[in-house]
Amino acid sequence: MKTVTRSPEIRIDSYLSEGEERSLANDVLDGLTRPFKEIPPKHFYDARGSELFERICELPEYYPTRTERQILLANADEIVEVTGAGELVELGSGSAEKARILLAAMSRAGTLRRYVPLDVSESALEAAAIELVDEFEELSVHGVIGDFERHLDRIPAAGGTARIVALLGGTIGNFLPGTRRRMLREIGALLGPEDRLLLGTDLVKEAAVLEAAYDDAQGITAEFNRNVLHVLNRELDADFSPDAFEHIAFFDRRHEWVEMRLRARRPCSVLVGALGLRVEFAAGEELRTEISAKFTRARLQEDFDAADLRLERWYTDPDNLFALSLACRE
Ligand code: SAH
Ligand code: AVI
Repeated sequence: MKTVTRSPEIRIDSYLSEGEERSLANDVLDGLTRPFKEIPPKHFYDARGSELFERICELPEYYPTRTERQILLANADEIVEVTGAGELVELGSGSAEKARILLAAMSRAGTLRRYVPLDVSESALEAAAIELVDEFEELSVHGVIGDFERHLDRIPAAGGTARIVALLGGTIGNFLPGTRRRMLREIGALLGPEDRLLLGTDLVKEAAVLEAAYDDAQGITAEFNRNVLHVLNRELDADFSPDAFEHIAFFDRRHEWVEMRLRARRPCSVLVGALGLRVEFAAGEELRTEISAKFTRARLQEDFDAADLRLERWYTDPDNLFALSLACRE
């Protein structure tokens, strides 16, 4: 672990070093040698991937970000009042745009103490920490650069106040169902009796709306999708030609998730130098890069039951596009 203290108010612990390169190597070795090729979505988010994601959030077709922001703006004061929280732990914090809304509500309520963001993206986390301590003078930030699938136990103990553990943006939907329930259970284990989980989930809706959100007219999502190939080229000395892969996004109604894939436009033979691995793609062969599950309240309730979490409050927008759940440990 490496600790970087930038100012008296900011401490950042990093758990990603050589271990992270190994994790990418393992995921690639595992994912590219399967009969149906797959790479986990966490590898999108180098500095360029995080920037592309920020641009996705501003796209007219990508409704989840602005909708969740509206739900938060409308309900943050109530959420802080019912939880009495003074600390926000955010998993996959990104630019912390939504955290800012909750922190502002804590500041208005006079409870604000600490923000604990956890993200694999060092650039996004550091920038957010610096901006936030500038904005809220009573705030300290204890950031964790890490992987929420491996480093939840590195989150600092609660600082003597109730806390909200937030997983926003629909990120829970990026896990396959079994892993999703395991993650919810592990997050539940972080909660003390006074603490609450705040979970953002995108909701099931017409396929056309969902597919447009993941295949925008400007092609930013396509670039985000192909960014994983740039990451592999740089980090693992691979020789993918990203333009040889077409961006695919479709709603799988049976599984109720959007899938993003990269489809080889022609036969491709790729060398992943760092692994000494040659990977063949037939023309039209696809590599799955992300699933993004869409929820109904009933299905989310089942996931909460399986993870021993109790849904206390459900907040949504007038068009039922997106939902925020407040839950506690059973
Ligand atoms: N919460 C923000 C960002 C969502 S994007 C929002 O709602 O807009 C998903 C974020 O999770 C990115 O910042 C990405 O870097 C981070 N992330 C993805 N996989 C991760 C993992 N395994 N561990 C930690 N952070 C991860
Ligand atoms: C971070 N996550 C919730 C986004 C999503 O919608 O599943 C990632 C994303 N992929 C394409 N566009 C946005």
